[in-house]
Amino acid sequence: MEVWASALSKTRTLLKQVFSPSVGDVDELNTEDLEEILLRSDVPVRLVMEIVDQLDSAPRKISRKEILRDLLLKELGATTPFSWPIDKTPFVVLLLGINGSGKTTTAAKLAKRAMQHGHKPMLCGSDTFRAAGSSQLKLWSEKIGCDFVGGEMGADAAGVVFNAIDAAFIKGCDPVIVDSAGRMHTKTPLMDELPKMCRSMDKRHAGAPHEVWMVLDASLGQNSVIQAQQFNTVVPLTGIVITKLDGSSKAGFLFSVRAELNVPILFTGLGEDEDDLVPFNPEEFVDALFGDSERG
Ligand SMILES: Nc1nc2c(ncn2[C@@H]2O[C@H](COP(=O)(O)OP(=O)(O)OP(=O)(O)O)[C@@H](O)[C@H]2O)c(=O)[nH]1
Ligand SMILES: [Mg+2]
Repeated sequence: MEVWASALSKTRTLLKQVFSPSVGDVDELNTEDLEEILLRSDVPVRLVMEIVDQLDSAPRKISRKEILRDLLLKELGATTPFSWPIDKTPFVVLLLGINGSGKTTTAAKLAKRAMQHGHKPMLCGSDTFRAAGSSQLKLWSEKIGCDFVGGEMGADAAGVVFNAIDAAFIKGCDPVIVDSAGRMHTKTPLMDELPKMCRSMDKRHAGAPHEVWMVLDASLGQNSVIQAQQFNTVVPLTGIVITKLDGSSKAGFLFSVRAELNVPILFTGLGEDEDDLVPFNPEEFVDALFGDSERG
């Protein structure tokens, strides 16, 4: 897929230093270089060691590239493509993450995708920390043409999400996509607000939020996994969205997400526009890393 190929160009440039076009040829592979490059693109150390071991012990006639591809795919695990359930009316997704990770943009992109699949989404702007927090999402809702409920600066975020679900019931909106304020995983009072928001949603609509997705900035690499672990202890995560994969040379950290969080990667952001969000596809991702995506 073309989008993956260009988005992963930075990480791929690293890998291409190891894999020449005739990659199957064992003599072309320098395991030490590969090890260094995988580590530089933030592939977890444990996995790099496993790869090096397997490559060293594999029969010489087996393509090194295929061994590597299989190991990387195995690490990502099977992914079930996400589709909007229609039996929760409304289905509620809470997006969270640290400052600037891409939550607001992702909320808009998700709403656009939901509309393309025939749904009537509502965007909820619960970022009441900053004056622009909620209005930024309101502008997006006007651009893509969907309903919006937000809160003034300083308003109680738990109250805003309650109101949004309330409005979704009245207007027949489904899903409700809740954008939240950016918060550092180390700031206790702000982190405490998240379970409060969840309780408020559940009060208005038992079972909500149905999904809690952490939005991770790919350019932060391995650090973002540590952040996600912290968020996960405060509100259990059900999915991950990786943003800014288009500008990152650290795409290798995706291999840690599954192993260390055991939460599926559902979508990836490959640009700043509302259409730049694609479902995560492990095969396309791995092939794009090698520059093979043209073939499929
Ligand atoms: N290149 C690229 N830029 C992105 C992507 N997603 C978001 N951005 C940009 O990242 C910046 C921050 O995005 P926001 O959506 O405002 O991030 P946020 O998490 O809501 O930020 P706070 O509310 O301040 O915590 C903006 O300039 C976005 O255009 C992406 O997938 N690719
Ligand atoms: Mg925001």
